[in-house]
Amino acid sequence: MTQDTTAIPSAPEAALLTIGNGGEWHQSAAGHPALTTNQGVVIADNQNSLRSHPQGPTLLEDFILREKITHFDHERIPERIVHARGTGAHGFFELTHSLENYTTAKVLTEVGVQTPLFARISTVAGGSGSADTPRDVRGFALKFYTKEGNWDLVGNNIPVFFIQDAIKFPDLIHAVKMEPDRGFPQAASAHDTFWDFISLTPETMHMVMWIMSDRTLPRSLRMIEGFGIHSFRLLNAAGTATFVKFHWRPKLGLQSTLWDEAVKIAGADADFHRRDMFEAISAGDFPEWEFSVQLFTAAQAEAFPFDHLDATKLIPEELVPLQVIGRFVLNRWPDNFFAETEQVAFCPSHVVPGIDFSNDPLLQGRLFSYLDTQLSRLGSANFHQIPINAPQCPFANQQRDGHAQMAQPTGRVSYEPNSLAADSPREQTYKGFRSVAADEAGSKGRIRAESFADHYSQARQFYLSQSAYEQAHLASALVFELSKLDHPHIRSAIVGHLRHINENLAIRVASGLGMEALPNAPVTAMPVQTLAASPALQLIGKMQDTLKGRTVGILLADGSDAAGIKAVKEGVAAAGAKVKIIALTIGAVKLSDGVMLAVDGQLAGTPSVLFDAIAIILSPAHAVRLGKEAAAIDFVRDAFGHLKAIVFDKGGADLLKTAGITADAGVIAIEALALFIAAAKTRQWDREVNVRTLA
Ligand code: HDE
Repeated sequence: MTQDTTAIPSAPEAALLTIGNGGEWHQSAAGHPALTTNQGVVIADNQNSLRSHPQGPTLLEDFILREKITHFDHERIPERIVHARGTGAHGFFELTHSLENYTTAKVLTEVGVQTPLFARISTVAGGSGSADTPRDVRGFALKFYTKEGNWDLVGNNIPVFFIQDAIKFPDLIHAVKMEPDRGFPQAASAHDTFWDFISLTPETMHMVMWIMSDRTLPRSLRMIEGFGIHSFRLLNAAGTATFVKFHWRPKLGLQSTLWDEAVKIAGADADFHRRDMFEAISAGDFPEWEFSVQLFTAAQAEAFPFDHLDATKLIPEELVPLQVIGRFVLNRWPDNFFAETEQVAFCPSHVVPGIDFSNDPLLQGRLFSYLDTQLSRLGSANFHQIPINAPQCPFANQQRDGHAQMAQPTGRVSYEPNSLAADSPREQTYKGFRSVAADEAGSKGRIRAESFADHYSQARQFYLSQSAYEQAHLASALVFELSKLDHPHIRSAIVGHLRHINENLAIRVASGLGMEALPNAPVTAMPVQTLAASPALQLIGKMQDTLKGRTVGILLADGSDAAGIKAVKEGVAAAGAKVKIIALTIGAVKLSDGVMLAVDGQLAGTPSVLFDAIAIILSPAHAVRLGKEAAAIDFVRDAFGHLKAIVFDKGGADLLKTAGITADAGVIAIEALALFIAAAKTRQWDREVNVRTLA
């Protein structure tokens, strides 16, 4: 029997399939639209299949059952070979400074115009169901639906890449993905095949410094930078080309977690980043990035002490400053994850008139790869017709047919030139896409440019630009990763490379790995340079003095001091952060003034890794009670170990004592609440030497 008793859900719960050629909707008595097959036939019973009799077999004739199951069987499409795990959101890009001297692209010349945009942020190595917080690069892909066609800027949160030539990409990815004979590890680089490849590919060394830094452990997707990595070209009306690199920086500043924290978050909330983005956008707290360019001429590039066409190199801001030209905001969560976030297809080859490529051999390979991958992933050359991929400007040509063709062109003409259809699309010589008229000459060959040969100088520059805390984290990350290897010769080879980057780093890692002597460093093609430090490469230096986008967890119980809780809530809210109430059980707690306060999270399921700072407000009796709960002890110990600010009242102090926590500058009595708010805006870096051995 079908049931018709529930109320009609309102959007967004309503799930109407609106494809169809019009006509009258079949309505049920209660006003629901009727459930139909894909052929529009109304279904009378969606609970039972067609059977020959109550104890008999199911009949092959049941076309309703077969259609439903067949469709279900084909619901999954191949996941992306890389960047399978992603979070997407809609928004807009707004230009604040015109680049009309450099480009004809309207998206970069029309100040104040808002261009619709879709962003997808992803991890690289893990499958689509993997956790959000492994140590990994974050992909940061932007699709600008410009008036002149779609422009895809398919970047990462790190400004350099592992390899110099596209031909090495399948090897890199095979090395980092789970090992083929055993099917693990998932979403992790800490295994032999990855480090084996790295040890034999010195061009990866600069990127290795970045991935071992805290950049690969973001606190939130709202707190990461983005980079187009490669040099592109802008082309102006006079035909003059200028090289450009694209950068985008989060308004909330950069922030990362600690490794131990990231590991525990993966267990507490595998969707930590996706949920954070969903909650922020749903609350109208729209993430925003400042959009910048580095512009330089071919003559300037000649003078750089590196080759800008080598994607393992960056152009320090001190050499070519960033010019802020706009901003983008993510302000709308997709209606449907599959239709949008999964089916969105980014291709670096999607550029618009006024933007062109450079000869970076990694970029050149990408220009082929992405279109090719969409054909197997989305199954048809018509993937551009899927709404999330379709340009939001008119598009017309004589391409026809193919799998999943949604368009129904009319008329007898499907070729160009023609004399039969006056209204058919024609090329626009003066308006259309033009390539930079670059002179290309030389000998053909499988060539790695000599100017790509320095693999260590910028790696050294990165390491020396970091604060002491960041250098320690980087060394510890290397120790952790290399400690997971079965093969000692790979460990030795990596430490050998580190000696070219920084001898002290190599010594720290070698001693963390229990090596008795430093291995030899490999021969380098050229002397390693000590370049000037670039503070812009730091992460801690880019944290902002704000609590916006952060969350403070208050651990409390029945009888907790109402005035103290009110003070913390108000102080934290005034600083821009959210508050979550944590107690032993979900429901509500009765505060000291008799008022019931709703609880957001149950202690055992809401560890402190989910917060940026914590408050412990307890009656003395409940401090004793919670002192016997492992989850409460872990709550405060982890917050302390993860260098978070802690504010406490008298009962809170008792719990801290039971947990064995000794006060420091970041453990603050509630009477000094303002100090807590200030401390919560950063991590208590000085505490770290007291809580863990760093390499
Ligand atoms: Fe990708 N990359 N990549 N990549 N990449 C893909 O395309 C590839 C590279 C990046 O959210 C794939 O649609 C090659 C650099 C992002 O949908 C695939 C090479 C950078 C995303 C592919 C690179 C990236 C991808 C898999 C070396 C930073 C996710 C699915 C020549 C600038 C986009 C897909 C999304 C996805 C190939 C190197 C970023 C297989 C061959 C460098 C953000 O086509």
